[in-house]
Amino acid sequence: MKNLANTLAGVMLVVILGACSQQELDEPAAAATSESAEEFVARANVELAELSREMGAAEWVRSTYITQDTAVIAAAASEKYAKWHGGMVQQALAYDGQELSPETQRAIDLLKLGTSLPTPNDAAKRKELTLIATELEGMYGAGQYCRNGDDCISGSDLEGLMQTTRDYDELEDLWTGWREITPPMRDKYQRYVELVNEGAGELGYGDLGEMWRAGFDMSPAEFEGEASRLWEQVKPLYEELHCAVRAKLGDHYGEDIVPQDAPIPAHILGNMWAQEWGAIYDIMEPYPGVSDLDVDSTLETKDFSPQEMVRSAENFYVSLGMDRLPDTFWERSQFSKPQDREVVCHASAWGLDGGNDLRIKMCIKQTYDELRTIYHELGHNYYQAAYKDQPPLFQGSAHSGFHEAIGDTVTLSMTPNYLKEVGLVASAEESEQAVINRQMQMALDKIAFLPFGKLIDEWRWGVFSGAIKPENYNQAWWDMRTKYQGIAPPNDRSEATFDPGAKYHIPGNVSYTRYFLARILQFQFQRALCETAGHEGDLASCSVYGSKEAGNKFFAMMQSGQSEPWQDALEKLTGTREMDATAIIDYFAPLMGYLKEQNEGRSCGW
Ligand code: X8Z
Ligand code: ZN
Repeated sequence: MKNLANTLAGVMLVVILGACSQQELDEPAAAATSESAEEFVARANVELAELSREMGAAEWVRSTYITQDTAVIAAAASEKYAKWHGGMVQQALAYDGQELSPETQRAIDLLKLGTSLPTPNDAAKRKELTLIATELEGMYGAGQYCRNGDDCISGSDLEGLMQTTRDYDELEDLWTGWREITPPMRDKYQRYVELVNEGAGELGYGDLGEMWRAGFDMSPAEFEGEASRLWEQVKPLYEELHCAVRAKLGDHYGEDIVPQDAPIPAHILGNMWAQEWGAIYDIMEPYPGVSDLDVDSTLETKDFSPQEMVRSAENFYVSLGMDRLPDTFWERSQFSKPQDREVVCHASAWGLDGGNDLRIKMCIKQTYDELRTIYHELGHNYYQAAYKDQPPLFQGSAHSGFHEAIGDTVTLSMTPNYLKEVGLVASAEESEQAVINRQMQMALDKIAFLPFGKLIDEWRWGVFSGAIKPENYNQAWWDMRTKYQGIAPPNDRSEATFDPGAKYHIPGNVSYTRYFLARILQFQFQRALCETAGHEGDLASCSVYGSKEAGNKFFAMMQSGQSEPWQDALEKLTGTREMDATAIIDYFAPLMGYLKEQNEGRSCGW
């Protein structure tokens, strides 16, 4: 289901069984002059629902059963959708320049944006592109690193090892080994870029990057400015964190290995992509032993099953007044990694059948990190459930960052007191030192992520626009990783590999700015929800667990789906129409003070 509007996470346009016949779908008719714009939109909604059902089924099977055959099935479904979509956009041209109601106009605008994989109208090229896109994602999903031929480690196991291993050379081996999946992706990616750009051009966009940036109720150029503005707001906090982390890693590995005036080696940050650094909290812990919120060990001691972990997340949403997940969710989701076949382990949430058939697809491990990912994924499912009564073209999030921010907002309520209340930790300390420790733990994930979240699409925007040429894919990638994140690869990289392909969302064709925006929005959302819940005190100590008032406000915003500009949705929830990083900065003010103190006398930067 990734190829529709907002993609992944079932963030897509939906699935309600429609009435139109197969033949009508295969051969989009030229717009009947007698069809009013309203009638056209109504027909689009019906047809979209039917196509989504078919595509959802094909995509689900493909993602949970990677074989040659499911590639054919998924590519065929995606091709069919693409053909329909191209035809409908052509037909919609008939209404250009007509005076339409805002609702009809919005539906037509969203229809035009209704794919993340625009394909050329040429049948052969359309087929070629949908197959390439399916194959690329499959290569990632089935990817593994084989040492000495038969000692093979899957992507999700490698991800786990990167978190716990501390041996420098071993880490480098795992890091480099995973990137061996990428050379065969390079040519395919290059061709994919040519074809998606051709498709985007036919829809009236300069290139796919421009099309992605057009999905934010402002011009692509304005959006680019917004993303930069937000980054500038949070950059000082990132720079202090980077400085403190580099110093501690220097202590741990030696300053000859981690020089204090250079970028940090990318493989020692506890994460395959150096995107979130929470796994090296043991190295960073400001006050050792103070308020050790060891959820990992509770999960292990109590031997939580994947289902029990999902129940824990569901219980949170239910405490806000939302419904329990349907039986079909429990029957149809993939919670664990199957042993007998390849699957895409990267977590996702699906809103099939118009949001009536909710599922998650994960390979759940018994860790706190995974537990938070489950809370994140259920945020998608509850959003999908909330907007399911909207017409299919409005079934989506206010903007893609909203979809990612719902579950993340909920994780902000996983305070020590909450964890204690639900039995995930034995005690919750509230001393100043405990606060700093917890803030460090959170910042290693939430703040460390920001430049990564920003640069992934900046690289792709450059690739799609042609500013980054195929012969420079890797070089440009590492230039941006260094510029934004202050990290460097542990060994020489060349254009023989395709390191961007080692990150799911690149071969998976999922735009990424959504996650950057979500990291900022979630604090704005949380600030508003905490006010509604009547929380007193600082934002970091607030959990809205159990607050029906907060839940109602959240749900009301989610119910609108994408029927109105995101600024309206944001205003409903927060009272403001602008994305703004002051909430995240206020939240981490205590940590910022601590970091500045620690970094005194150090020369920061790279
Ligand atoms: O892809 C995801 C979710 C699925 S929507 C698990 N995330 C990004 C990533 O893993 O790179 C969540 C955080 C960022
Ligand atoms: Zn998500």
